Parts: sequence; C-alpha cells; structure tokens
Amino acid sequence: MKVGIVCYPGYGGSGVVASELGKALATKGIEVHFICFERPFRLEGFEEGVYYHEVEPVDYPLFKLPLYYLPLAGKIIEVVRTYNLDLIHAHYAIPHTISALTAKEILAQEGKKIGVVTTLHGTDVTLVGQRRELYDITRWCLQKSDGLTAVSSFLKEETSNIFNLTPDAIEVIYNFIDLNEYRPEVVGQSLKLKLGIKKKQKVITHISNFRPVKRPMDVLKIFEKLLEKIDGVLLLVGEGPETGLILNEVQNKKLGGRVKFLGKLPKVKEVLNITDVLLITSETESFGLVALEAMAMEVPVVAYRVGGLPEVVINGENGFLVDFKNIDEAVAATEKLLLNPELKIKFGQKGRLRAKEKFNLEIQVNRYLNYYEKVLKVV
Ligand code: GMT
Repeated sequence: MKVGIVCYPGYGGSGVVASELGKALATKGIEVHFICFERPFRLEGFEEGVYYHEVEPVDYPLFKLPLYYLPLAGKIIEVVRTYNLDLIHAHYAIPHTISALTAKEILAQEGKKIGVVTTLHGTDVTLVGQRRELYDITRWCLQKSDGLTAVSSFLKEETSNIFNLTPDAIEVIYNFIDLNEYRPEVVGQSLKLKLGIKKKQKVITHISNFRPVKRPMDVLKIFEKLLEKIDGVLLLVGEGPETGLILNEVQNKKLGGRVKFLGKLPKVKEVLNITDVLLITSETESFGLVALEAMAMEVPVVAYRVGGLPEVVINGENGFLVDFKNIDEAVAATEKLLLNPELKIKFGQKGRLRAKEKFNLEIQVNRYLNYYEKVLKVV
C-alpha cells in the first residue's frame, strides 16, 4: 500500500501524530509520502520508506494572499501520479481534506481512484470548522471523505452533533505513544542541575502552544498558590500568542527565579523526566497528547475535566481531574501529589500501564492500517 499524508508540519499534536504514524507505517512496509509546506519537525532524518514532498504556496502581485490549498491539491495530484498512491490521509480537515478531495476528483477523470481518509484532531471541529464561513465547507469535507476518524469518543460525539452526522460515520482511533522511546530514565535527572533546580525542589511543568484555548495564565495562578506551601519550580515548554502575557506577569510578580521558559522543544521527554506533576489548563482538549506523553514518563497529570481528557487521564488513578477554572481544586490536587511521593509514584506507574494497555503505538497504528484496508475495499 502507498499512502500520502497531509498535515501541519509545525509544533502541534496533529503534526506529531501524523509524523509518528507515517514512520510507524513505513516500518510495516507501507510506502509513505508526506505532502506539506515544510518538513514536519518530527521527521528528523532519513527513514526508510518515508518520503517528503514540499508544497510551494503560489504568490502573484495580483493576489493579496498567497494560495495554499490549490497548490496542495496540485502537489497531491503530482505525487499520486508519480508514485501511484492508493490513499491520502489528511490530518486536520481544513484545508487538507478539501485539497485531497479536489485532487481525488481530478485524478478520477483520468481513471485513477484514490481513497481519502480524514482524521479530526480537535480544533478543526471545535473551533475552526464552526466558524460561519467554514462550517458548510467542513461539513462537506466530512461527508465526502471515504473514511473519517476522530482521536477520542468526545470528538466523535462533538463532530456528529455539530455537523449533524450519523455517529457511525466516524471511527475513534486514539492517539498513541512509543513506549520504548518514552520511558523514565534516571540519567535524565542531570537536567535538573543544568536548569539550576535544587534536588529537593518540586518540578511542575506545563507544555502547550500558549494559545488562549490552553489558558496558560491559569497555570501561573495555580503555581503562585502552590508556592505558599511548596518549594518548587515551574517549567514552561512551548510558545505562542499568550507567552508575552505570561512573561510580563512573571516579571510583575517577581517570579523570575521560580519560572523557567524553555521555549519550543521537538521532544519533551527529557523535561518530563524531571517533572513531578504536569499541569493542563485547557478550556477544551480533544485528546491531550501531552497528557499521554506524561503518562508514558510516569508523571501524574492534573487537568480540568474537559473534552476528551477524561478518556486519557483517569481521575484518582493516574492523575486528578478538577472542575474547569477551579484554581483552588487544581492547587489542592497538585499539592496532594507533591506532598505524597508514594502517591505520585503510584499514579505515575498506573499512567504508564494505561498508556501501554490503551494507547500504545502498535495497537493504534494497526487500527489505522486495518481502517485503510476497509476504506480501500469500497473506493
Ligand atoms: O492544541 C491545538 O490546538 C493543536 C491541535 C493540533 O491539531 O495540532 O491539537 C489537537 O490535536 C491533538 C492531536 O490529536 C490533540 O491531542 C489535542 O487535544 C487537540 N487540541 C485541542 O483539541 C485543543
């Protein structure tokens, strides 16, 4: 089987899932072609059976904005023709599925049939796809895709409600993690020293793209309250529109010595390796890939009970889920874990076990593969 993968290449869960899926499929003998405007950051070096094709946005003085979705469709057509691909897997509906469906139509005129599978990742449904100007287009993409998957049951339900689709049109295939790569290591503790964190200090970490939906200011509020009782350091990984606000607040509150900005990191396992608790304060999260990364690293998670997070983090087992925006509850839950090392270890181990049983790479990648086969039978 030959598969084309279209995704956002930058820092973001959908690009990570798409890249890791592509690499894993290649190890199973599938030829994988990534078609993006940049090399996905998780496709670092040469991987056997994995190819990358770059889409050049088209600019011309008449256009106020460069074109992307049409050159993407053009590139998909070119790659399908050259390598005889069977299927395009679009991660994130807008605009990837429109480009894939356009390419499919054009290729059909010359007798070439391809399947189009769309994986919904979250904000393509919960935010972007609901915009008035994009709603009908997104709905059309979902209806016309030969296969439709969502990364959680929450997202499946949201999608069928928002777009008035029958739920059985959507297959839930959970996000996954490579547990051989993500495993706690004793040696990684040296990072604590490098960052100037004292051995006895607790490490609280937040990892996100600092968009408003992640509510990073809540992280700071929780941390400030924790400092009243605990000697700790807050590590902030990632960057985005709200980073400036957080920087200012840290300065105003004179928290500079306690809050460390680590910026964007291609992989977060080293940071998670020295983390005691991961804080997620998102308003919604279709899955919460970073929660799974923490679980694999035996780090308990404290998060708001929103979106698909309850499918990943089990309250009282591998983390605590608290009411949305309830800062005090989040403080109490984090404090409980930080002051009780045995509980922290127990939660950590249960998290890794859950990751192994439910979200391990082998299980979910095989599910995608079976799904592709099912789709191709009817294309
Ligand atoms: O968080 C974002 O806005 C980025 C977005 C993406 O598409 O990269 O993340 C979404 O997809 C991830 C991978 O499936 C999920 O783990 C995230 O929960 C989801 N984000 C939201 O739903 C807000």
